[in-house]
Amino acid sequence: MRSEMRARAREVLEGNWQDGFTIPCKGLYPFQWNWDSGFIALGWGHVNMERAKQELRSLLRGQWSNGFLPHIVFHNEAETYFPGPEVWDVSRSAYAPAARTSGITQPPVLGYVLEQLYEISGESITDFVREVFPALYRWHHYFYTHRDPHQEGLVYICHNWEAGTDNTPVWDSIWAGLDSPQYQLNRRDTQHVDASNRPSNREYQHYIHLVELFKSWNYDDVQIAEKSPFLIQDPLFNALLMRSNEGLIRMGQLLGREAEVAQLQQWQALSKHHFHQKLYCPLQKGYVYYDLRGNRRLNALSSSSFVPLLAGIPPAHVAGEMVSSHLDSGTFSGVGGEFYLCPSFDPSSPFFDPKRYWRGPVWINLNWLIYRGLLRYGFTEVADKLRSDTLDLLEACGFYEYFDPRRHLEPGHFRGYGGNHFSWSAALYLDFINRQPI
Ligand code: 2M8
Repeated sequence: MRSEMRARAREVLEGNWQDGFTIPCKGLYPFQWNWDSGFIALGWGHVNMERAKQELRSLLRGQWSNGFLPHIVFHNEAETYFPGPEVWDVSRSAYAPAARTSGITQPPVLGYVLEQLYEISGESITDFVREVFPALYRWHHYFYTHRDPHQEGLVYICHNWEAGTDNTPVWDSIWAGLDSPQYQLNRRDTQHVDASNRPSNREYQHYIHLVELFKSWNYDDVQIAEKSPFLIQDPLFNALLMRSNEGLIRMGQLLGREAEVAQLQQWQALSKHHFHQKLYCPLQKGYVYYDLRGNRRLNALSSSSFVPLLAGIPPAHVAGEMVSSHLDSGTFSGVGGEFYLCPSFDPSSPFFDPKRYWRGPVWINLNWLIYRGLLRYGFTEVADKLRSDTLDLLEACGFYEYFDPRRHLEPGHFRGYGGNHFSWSAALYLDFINRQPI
């Protein structure tokens, strides 16, 4: 079974490979996405390291001159996705590159991925690490110098697509306060996937409204920080930034880049100082979101709430209470184990929806990040459970984009949703089976 699945995972990556980079999914996502490429590169790292290198090099071709790394690079033409490059129109920014890109970013997983590729391959990729380190450093430099208005070491995201968790119920209260125009949108996603598994039309109007605002400000970060109605410090995004700082510090030490290492260590210390204090909610026993525009916490738990484990953020006793309250026969697993780990939104909330995208289904990339976080703290039993739930879902359904977390479904109900032959599901399957628990 495992060896057949391994071969199928490889076929998914091969099938989505486009002469230099890998698309997340045919039709649904036909371009190169930022954090997808990080996970995908790791998967390639297990079967073909040259492809892993090309993947990252291609993504970096989209880097802006101020260090910003966009969430999509439109290397190719495709009519099956909205919004395409003409909607983004990033040539309005003085920093935009020759490549066509979007104008927002995504969770910074690449510094961590680079370190993990080094872990898999060792010294044979030192030259590659040397080649890409400066670009990744410049991306982190961009975050700390452009996205941290209070100098807290906590960077903001200005669009829900930057979170990666597009339509999580966490944003509902932000949308409720927004009077976005009723655009007529030419959505393509609902031509590929059942609309009931995707964000609503009203949500899409908010997403596009934000893009239109950023365009009207020529993607100027100062104006975005001053005026964007969406300005959030997100626990997943910031935890990945910190875990990637660690990766870059390690890689920088290896390369003898002392000045960059010292700067990264300084940012890391600042982030460490504020993260737990500002984003941990002792009542809910998990990390939550801070709305910088509304000056308030958004007190909801999602799978992102547990990713700070990956960056070693919670003190051990806090990590313990978080895991026992939610993952180890708690809210997210269900007290009687009703759910596959890990639902993307709090199943005890009235806004939980087990079928709709980031409002409840299990996602393989979040499972992988939480799994590695649990191992970091030595929660091996829960980590094993998370791993076997993940492998069970993939082996029973195939490499879908997301999965219904309810263990007991009506007979005949299929639990794999969204795109099939989805790249990061296949790539991270390879990592799950190739690297045994540490
Ligand atoms: C989803 O987001 C895109 C926009 O970036 C979309 O819905 O059109 C999210 O799941 C995101 O996390 C992911 O990177 C992207 C491509 O897989 O799809």
